[in-house]
Amino acid sequence: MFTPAITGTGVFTPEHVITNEELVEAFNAHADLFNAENAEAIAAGEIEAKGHSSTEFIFNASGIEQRYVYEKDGILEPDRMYPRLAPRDAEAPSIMAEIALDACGKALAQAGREASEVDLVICAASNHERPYPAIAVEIQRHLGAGGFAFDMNVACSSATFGIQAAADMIRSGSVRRALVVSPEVTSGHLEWRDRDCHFIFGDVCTAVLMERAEDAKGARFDVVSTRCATEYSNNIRNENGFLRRTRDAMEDRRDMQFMQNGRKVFKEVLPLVSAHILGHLEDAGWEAEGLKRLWLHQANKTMNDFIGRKVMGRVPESDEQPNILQDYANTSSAGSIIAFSKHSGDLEPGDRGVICSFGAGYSVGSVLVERV
Ligand code: CO8
Repeated sequence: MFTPAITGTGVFTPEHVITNEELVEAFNAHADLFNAENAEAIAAGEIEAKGHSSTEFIFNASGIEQRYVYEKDGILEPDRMYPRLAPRDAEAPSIMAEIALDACGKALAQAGREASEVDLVICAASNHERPYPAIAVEIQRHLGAGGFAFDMNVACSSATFGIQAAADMIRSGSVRRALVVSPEVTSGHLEWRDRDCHFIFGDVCTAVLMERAEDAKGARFDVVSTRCATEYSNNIRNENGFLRRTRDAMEDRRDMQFMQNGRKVFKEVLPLVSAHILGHLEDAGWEAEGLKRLWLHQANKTMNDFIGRKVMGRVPESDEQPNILQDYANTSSAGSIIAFSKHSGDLEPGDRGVICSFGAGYSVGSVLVERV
């Protein structure tokens, strides 16, 4: 048995930013347009008028101030409100592979490794640009990695579930070095025309390089323990599956995009996640007061404050539970990895922390790490 360790991380951040102000201005113009176009149906009570969004609501409800996106103009056009992405030649890298290569390159550089030394690539994300061939196999080819590659999807928990899969394979010896990469082009499946959720997501890609601890060339975080859990819920859902064209009523697009009952998610996921982390710590024989850092899923600041308080038994200092959601918004599976990548360099040997993600499924994944 080998000890798996994280030896490198990388974050690709898109060049375009949408501030809350820009987002709300575009949404409100869209709502006015919609209400004018549907004035008769609204007056007859057949459809509901769209209310305006507000920057105050967004910040107070979520803590989000801006988000990065792969393409901005299409999202902000009031009569469109989704990205405009040109089709690509079959031989050109997919968008997910393109941004994955950037993040993987950074993770490899941090670990002092070449792509040819990698023998597993997991593309762990909440949507995949095509069902097959796997995006992970495409990334493997463009990187020049060996071994094998596969895609997996557990929505917001994809990265931590991917880390568990890679850690188990490294531990058993079937794999020596793995990249767990999470290209999240959330702008493609967010309903930007729905004020209840239009502010929630942003685009990004993260990569985590994992190898045998004994192979590490520099600083490393040993993966001491991983734990994944799922519990079925319909409260976060996207119906855009491959049987979609076999159904009637294709004109209704709403259920092809991200949908959620945010209030229920908020209430139900909080106790689930807090109990999950506390149970994992207890079974590993770790004391919460011994934790130096919590790198939580980045969906909502109030949620993270609550989980931090429950786990630590007190209000955590801001550097103990860093948030990045004010800048990146919710980037689905990548959020806790961005927090880890940007806020772990100062930890000293012996310092311990927990990476934890949670979301649709419901799903929760936690990774106990120790800086060596
Ligand atoms: N501006 C102004 N008013 C608004 C707006 C807005 N933008 N949005 C809603 N309102 C109104 C509502 O209509 C409502 O009005 P009323 O009381 O008259 O009905 C009122 O404000 C309150 O609305 P909510 O109850 O919805 O507000 P909340 O306080 O609950 O906040 C949140 C909404 C922020 C969404 C909150 O519920 C939350 O964060 N919930 C948890 C969400 C979460 O963590 N979800 C995880 C999803 S991520 C995941 O699993 C990955 C999925 C795959 C990725 C998909 C990528 C696209």
